[in-house]
Amino acid sequence: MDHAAEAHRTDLMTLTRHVLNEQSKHPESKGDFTILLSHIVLGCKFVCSAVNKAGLAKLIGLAGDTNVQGEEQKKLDVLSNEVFIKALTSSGRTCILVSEEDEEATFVDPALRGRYCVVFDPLDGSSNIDCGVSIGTIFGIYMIKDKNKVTVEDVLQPGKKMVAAGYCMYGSSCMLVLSTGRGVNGFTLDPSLGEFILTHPNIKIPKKGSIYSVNEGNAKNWDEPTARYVERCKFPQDGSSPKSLRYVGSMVADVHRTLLYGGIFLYPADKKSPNGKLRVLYEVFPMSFLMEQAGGQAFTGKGRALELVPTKIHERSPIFLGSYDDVEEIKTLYAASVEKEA
Ligand code: FDP
Repeated sequence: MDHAAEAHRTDLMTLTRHVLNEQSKHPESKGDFTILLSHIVLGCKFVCSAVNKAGLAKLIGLAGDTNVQGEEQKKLDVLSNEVFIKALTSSGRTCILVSEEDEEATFVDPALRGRYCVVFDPLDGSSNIDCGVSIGTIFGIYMIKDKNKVTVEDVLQPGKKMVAAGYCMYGSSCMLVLSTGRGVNGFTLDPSLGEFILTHPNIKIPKKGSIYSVNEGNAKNWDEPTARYVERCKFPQDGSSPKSLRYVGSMVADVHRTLLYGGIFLYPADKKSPNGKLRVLYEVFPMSFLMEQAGGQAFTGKGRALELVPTKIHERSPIFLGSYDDVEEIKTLYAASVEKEA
């Protein structure tokens, strides 16, 4: 064994080391955020291990219940939700939790309360579970003012008020992508160490991309700006090459690719779903936060996604996010259609 090379492997920027470094820049910090994050990381590692073993452990399949969206819950969804609820409450740093799987928000026992609210989708992309395609956990974190007066209004805040957001993708490798409002960093789980290692520092999305990502099966119900935009992706008017289409159908995987390669991810409104499909608090906001922090944009068809003020915890919104120039183009098309209607 090459001991020198092995010893070198201990000088790694782990996620914990990275967050502690950040914390040391704020002498007033009491380390609460670092503790909260370590509990989120534990939840991600636990779910990653369950996803990897799913076929063997017979976790694939239905748990025999339906969730608040009327979808059948899968065993892995149920397990992941329990894992994150337990990990977050036991951190002693949270006061309200909003999960995609639970109809109502969870108010943490006052004895265990801290200053943070966490909104999350414990296992996003559930239709991909049974075939082993990438799925993920998405989370956003808010801070409350007064932990003795906690109400659901504390989480019904615009996405720009989030203090951090991220996702963990359970794919060919397990990657955690995080922003605390100062750029975006990507960490890959080294299974031999059980540690997330900084592998993608300071991620910046290309200003323009060559990929569009949308469920084209919904095309017959799209509004005019979306239909025109997708037409332009295929038949560009400026002499440039057509864009390629990539669509996994797991938001985490589609957004992750968009972040690294550039391009645009769309889940628009359509005649059947006038508010789109994706949920504001734990899908649209965290991904929009990451996109903006990486230099891209996120737009709802009406305005900046992070300005939206949700009125209920499971609210949905159309979303267009990705490279700055690509999102700018769809914004122009929506602006033109508003002018035409006026
Ligand atoms: P899923 O229904 O498989 O859980 O909101 C959930 C989500 O997946 C996203 O992860 C994904 O981007 C989207 O829905 C896929 O929706 P379509 O199947 O309608 O394309």
